[in-house]
Amino acid sequence: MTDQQSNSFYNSLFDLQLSGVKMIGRLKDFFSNLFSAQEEDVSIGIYGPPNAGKSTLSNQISLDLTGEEMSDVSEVPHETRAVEKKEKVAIEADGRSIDINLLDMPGITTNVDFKDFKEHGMEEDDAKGRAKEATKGIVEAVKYLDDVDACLVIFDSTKDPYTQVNVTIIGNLEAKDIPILVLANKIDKEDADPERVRDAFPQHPVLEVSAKEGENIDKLYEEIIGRLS
Ligand SMILES: Nc1nc2c(ncn2[C@@H]2O[C@H](COP(=O)(O)OP(=O)(O)O)[C@@H](O)[C@H]2O)c(=O)[nH]1
Ligand SMILES: [Mg+2]
Repeated sequence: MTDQQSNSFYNSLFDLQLSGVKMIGRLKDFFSNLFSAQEEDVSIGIYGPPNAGKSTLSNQISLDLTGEEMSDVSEVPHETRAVEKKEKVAIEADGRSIDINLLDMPGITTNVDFKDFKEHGMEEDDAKGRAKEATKGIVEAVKYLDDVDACLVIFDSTKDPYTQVNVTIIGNLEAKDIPILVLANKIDKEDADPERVRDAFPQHPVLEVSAKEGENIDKLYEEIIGRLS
C-alpha cells in the first residue's frame, strides 16, 4: 500500500470506530436486532485475513444450499477483490429456517505488496494492478461493516491469528455491536492448532471447521440458526 492508501485505510477504520461508538446505544439485544433484520433477510459477512478460506467456506455453504458456487478460490492471496454476494440462501437446522444473504469479503490486511503476486508468477504490471485492486477491495470490505447484520470471522488455524489487523477487525465488530462467530478453519491440516485462535480471542466462542472438507458445516448452520432465529 502507498502511504496515501494506507492513510485512507486507517481513516476508514477510524470512521468506523467513531460510528461504532455512536451505535452503542443501538439494538443491543441480539434477538431484537435480528428480529428487525429478518423482515428483509439477514446479511452475513464473511471476514478474515487473505487466504483464511473465506471463499472456500462461501462456496461450501452456497453449493450445499443452492447447488451453485459463488466465488473463485485460489492459493494466490486477494483472489476475491470485490464483495461477492449470494442472496436469499435458506439455512435450516433443528426444524427452523432463515433466509440469509451471504457476503464473501476481500481479505483484510495492512500489507498488500505487488512482489507477493510476482512470486506467484505474475508479470510486474499485472502484479501492480492486482495490488491496487486488492487495496480497493480491503476498503470496500471495511465499508461493508455498515451493512452486515452478523459476521463469520474466519482464521487459518495453521497461522498465528493474533495480528494487529485481526484484532482491529474483531474490535470494530465488537464496537459496532455486530454479532460475531469466530471460525478456526483448515482443521484438516496436520499443523492446524485451533487453540491459538481461542487464545487470541478468548471473549468469543470458536467453532473449528474445515471449509474444504465440509467438516462441522452442519454445526455452523446450527449456530447461525440458534443465534439468529
Ligand atoms: N487444507 C485446507 N485448505 C483450505 C481450506 N479452506 C481453504 N483452503 C485453501 O486455502 C487457500 C485460500 O482459500 P480461499 O477460500 O481462496 O481463501 P480466502 O482468500 O480467504 O477467500 C486455497 O488454496 C484453498 O483451497 C481448508 O479447510 N483446508
Ligand atoms: Mg476469497
